[in-house]
Amino acid sequence: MTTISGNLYGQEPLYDESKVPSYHLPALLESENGKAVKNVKQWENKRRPEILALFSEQVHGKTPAGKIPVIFQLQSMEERALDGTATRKQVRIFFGRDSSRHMDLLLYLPSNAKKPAPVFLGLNFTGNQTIHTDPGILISTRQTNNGNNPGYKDGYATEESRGLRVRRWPVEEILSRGYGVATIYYGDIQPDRPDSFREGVHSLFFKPGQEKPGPGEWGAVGAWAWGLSRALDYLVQDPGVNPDQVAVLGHSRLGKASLWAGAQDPRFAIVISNDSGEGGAAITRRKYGETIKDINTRFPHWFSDNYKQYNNKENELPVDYHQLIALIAPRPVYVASASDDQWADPKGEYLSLVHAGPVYELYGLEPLKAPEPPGLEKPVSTESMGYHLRKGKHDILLYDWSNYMDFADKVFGK
Ligand code: GTR
Repeated sequence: MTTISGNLYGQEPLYDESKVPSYHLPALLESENGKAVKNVKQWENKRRPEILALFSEQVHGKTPAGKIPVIFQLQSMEERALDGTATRKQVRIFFGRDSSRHMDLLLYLPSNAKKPAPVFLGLNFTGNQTIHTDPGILISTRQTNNGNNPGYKDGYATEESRGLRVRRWPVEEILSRGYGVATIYYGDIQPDRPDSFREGVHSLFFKPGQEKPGPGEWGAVGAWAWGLSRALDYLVQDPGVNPDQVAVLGHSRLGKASLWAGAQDPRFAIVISNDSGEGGAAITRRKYGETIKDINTRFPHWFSDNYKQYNNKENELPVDYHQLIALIAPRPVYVASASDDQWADPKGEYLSLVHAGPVYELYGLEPLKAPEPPGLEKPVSTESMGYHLRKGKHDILLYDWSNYMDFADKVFGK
């Protein structure tokens, strides 16, 4: 997946910190009726639902309230995978009874676990077989955006795609630290194309004759987040998984999805954003790097159509992304950035944590408070928040994972 950035409509992205405009963030602890929010009860009963509704209506679109029965079918199980270090399960998760609508979950659990394992769950961009060279992983039969890139033919994966993304999924390291890892190809849930709404899960919720989401209805990021919750429906009932210790993570657009999944679904025990940038962790009012207009222009299908009214009008958006982080409280949250990924606005990603802090404090938790982000590869964390700035490009690498595992060790008391 290439990341395109910069120079849209003859306009250079803002990369000069001294030119970041001054801005006022929408209030976190003041209700729409003007009353101050002073305790957890007022936050949970009043302010949190207001903010969640605004993100639903104005940013991601509403996740349909209707429930679709989810059916699990074990497709393969190997108790001695990866030289006996892991149990590998592959589960097809059907959405309703139409057999064409499903996603395939790949799960590795550490073999030597004495109790149900904590698990990291994240979507992948290129097919489950790309996360490891393990010949037992079923090759995805979905069409991808990969054209005839190595390992793909007309967008369909071939045997050569096995292990193409091993750098992003350090499976052995994860298992050796006692964690399981679960993943799904994101296109199984909703293909990443503006013209795909009749193919993915969106159409399961359409009214008769409907062909695309209406203005306040969900976009593709919302669908990917929904898929993460359906994967969690499976994980919480797998006896090898600790249902109270599932961390959701995602890189880039899939980091936007993991934050939105974590904000909506309180069963996720830790929420991790890797380089999620605009529409993810970054404060949009900074206008640094990617802007709302950039994202809505390139990816008109990612967010609700309502979000387009904020193109070049960041200050009119009734929310900003510190509030998305606050929706996750009191559960622990980790945000990571990369130094060469200015398009995602590393400082803006960090500041969302800091500005979400007052909600964590309502719960008596210690947030990150320093007004400036830490230096390169100097991770900072409390028991409720973590952040690091990795050296290098827009990517998710072992360095990132190691810090997520250190944080999870701290949170889960390992
Ligand atoms: C970029 C997009 C980013 C990020 C990235 C990705 O082109 O501008 O917001 O989502 O794609 O998902 O790789």
